[in-house]
Amino acid sequence: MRRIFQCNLFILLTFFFTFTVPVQAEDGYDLWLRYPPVVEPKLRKAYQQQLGDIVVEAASPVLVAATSELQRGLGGLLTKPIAVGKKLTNKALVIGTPANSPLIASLNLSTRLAVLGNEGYLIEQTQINKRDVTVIAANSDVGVLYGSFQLLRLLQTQQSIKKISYTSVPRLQHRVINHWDNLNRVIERGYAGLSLWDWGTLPDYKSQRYVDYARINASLGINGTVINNVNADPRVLSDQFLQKIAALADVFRPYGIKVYLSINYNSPRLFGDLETGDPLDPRVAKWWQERTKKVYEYIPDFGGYLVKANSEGQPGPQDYQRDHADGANMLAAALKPYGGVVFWRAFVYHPDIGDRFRGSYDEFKPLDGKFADNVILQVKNGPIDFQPREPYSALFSAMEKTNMMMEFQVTQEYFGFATHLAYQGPLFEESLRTETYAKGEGSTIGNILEGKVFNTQRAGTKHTGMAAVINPGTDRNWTGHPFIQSSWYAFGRMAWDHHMSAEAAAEEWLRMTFSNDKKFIEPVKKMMLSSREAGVNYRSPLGLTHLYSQGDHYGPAPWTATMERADWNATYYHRAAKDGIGFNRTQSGSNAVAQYPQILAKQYADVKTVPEDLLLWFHHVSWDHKMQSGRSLWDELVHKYYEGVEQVRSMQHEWDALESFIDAERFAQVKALLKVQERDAVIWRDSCVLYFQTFSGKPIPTGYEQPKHDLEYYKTLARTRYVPEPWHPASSSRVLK
Ligand code: BDP
Repeated sequence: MRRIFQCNLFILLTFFFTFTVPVQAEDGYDLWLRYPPVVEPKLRKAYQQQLGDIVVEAASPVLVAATSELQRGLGGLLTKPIAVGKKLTNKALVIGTPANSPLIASLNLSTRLAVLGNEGYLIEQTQINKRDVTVIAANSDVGVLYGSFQLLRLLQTQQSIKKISYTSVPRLQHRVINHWDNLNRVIERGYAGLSLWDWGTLPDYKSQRYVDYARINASLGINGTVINNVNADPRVLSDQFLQKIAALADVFRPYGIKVYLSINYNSPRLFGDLETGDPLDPRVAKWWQERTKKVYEYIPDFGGYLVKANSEGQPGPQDYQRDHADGANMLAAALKPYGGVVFWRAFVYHPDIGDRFRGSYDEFKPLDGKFADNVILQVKNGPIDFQPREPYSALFSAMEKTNMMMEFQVTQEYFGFATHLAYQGPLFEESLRTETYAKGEGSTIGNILEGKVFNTQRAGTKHTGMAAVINPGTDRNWTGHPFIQSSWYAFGRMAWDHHMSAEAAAEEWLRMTFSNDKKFIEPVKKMMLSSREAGVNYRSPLGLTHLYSQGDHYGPAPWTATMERADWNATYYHRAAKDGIGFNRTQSGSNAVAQYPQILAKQYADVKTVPEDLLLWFHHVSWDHKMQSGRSLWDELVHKYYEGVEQVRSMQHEWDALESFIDAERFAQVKALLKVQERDAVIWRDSCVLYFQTFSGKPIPTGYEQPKHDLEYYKTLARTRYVPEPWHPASSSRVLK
């Protein structure tokens, strides 16, 4: 009996594991670098036949990194061991530059490589000495590394590489991620655990996580990382920390990633060396020269400084009656001998400005042309602050003689933290493709960033770039919500090529992160592409903005009205009253529209031509205002809030149907988080609709589910709500001061 039972149990278990557990357990750690076997048998065979051993004739650290990634990736994808050697073999994958590979040099690629610059690459199937080979060639080792990741990506996404002839060049120079990590390892607006940088064990212990972090970024072509918070702790420039940071830089270097540091403008004072930080005081300039020299002694290829000055309480040149250009240029001079740059942030809004929207433009526009050529102005995509939808920051179309770079946010500070699904690709795409008309048609933000629109930038010194604030931490899957990985991915790919669509980035990410099965990809891609708009709809549709509880940026509190600074109040932004809602930024209001090029200024200023999704950014309109749908503004607003909730519910339904396609762990996590998101979306909707109703005096149209609670309930909830944010503002710099 027992034997029969055991036998049956065995059959049962075999059946169970073969048929009901189709995919391995996954924890998200490998992100899009998982390299599982290519499932499609024909394709796998074709790849196996085309790609043999790796031939690499030099051994620089970057080439070693490229080779080991190829070995790991091809080994996994093709399920065969991949040998590495120097001698040409049949079907070899030959990698290198003409300078370090005689085999590549023999192909006479110089004309074709000439246009690829320092970081571009070429992947080609060809012949060397009558042998069939595939080559990854570039002008530099880092180009070869990027080409290696691209070849792997083609295989991971199941593209044909037969007769491949593929080249790629990044459109932007500085492709940088910004960490908001404090030295106490708490990450400002982080939501995915503690900072990755374990200062206690550095420089002696270099965790494998640092290497994997570098691999992840290099796979996207990211070439710089600012490792600490813009609200910077001055100790980051101390010898103690520089030693530790140098160890990180050593790990990142083979992956083409430079380290940058956020600095505190008052460092000379906070170090106790001087009693001033005045940029025009020669002692201050000397202090920075000497500190910068020290930095380069530790990190010879150091990238430069990121500076948040005279913004939200941070010190800056204005404390000494100097302007931003004086402040930035002094640092730029200290970095210049080493080829370093200053990323100077434009995120400023003085308390005395009438309209916060205008703040940054009004301060920086008069300084156009005054910045040193190694200063790059880093501007958030919108004029306020990473809101779910903003019009573009008018600085992009106004600063003709200044190097400019974009600052996006992958961290979901205003999108439900690491709890909500909110793929940021559509926001990046919308922003990069915005037509500004600065120099006629084609003056998109992407083209401006690429340096194609203003040719007044001084020749030969043009810097271009894109940055994103990013939240990876010690959470096993790096980002908290698994789908925040997709925004990291999209950012990197779009920083390389701003023409890439959000859809294409989503598809690549899904294929590499989950599955190549169309039946999985199509519905999830749809979810992802609608998720940002859902977030706009249930929080702040039609151009509303900043309705959050002050400080937490998570839940709604549109009634906030008693904060000491006007622009800390939600009422400042929405201006709801009996007569209507919205902020008048036309000539009869703050006239912020005038900051845009004429065509747009006109379009935005006219209530009939302003895009409806920006309406309340620019106009105060009556509750009865007729919308394109034929509904009144009030009805449309209600409609949008309800639509947002329904969009989350459809994401839930879509996801529930996909259980069989992926591993149980990631499936269950996303399912649970979508449930929380639905709960939060309802709270957002009901809080806002009930509150705005106190002004409109109109009913929620029939057919919509009625809020389960009254407004008082939601107000109490906002006061007592648990906010899933480990961040608190006690950065050490504040303690030091
Ligand atoms: C805001 C954040 C704040 C940052 C600031 C910035 O709430 O924590 O310090 O931006 O970008 O969005 O400097």
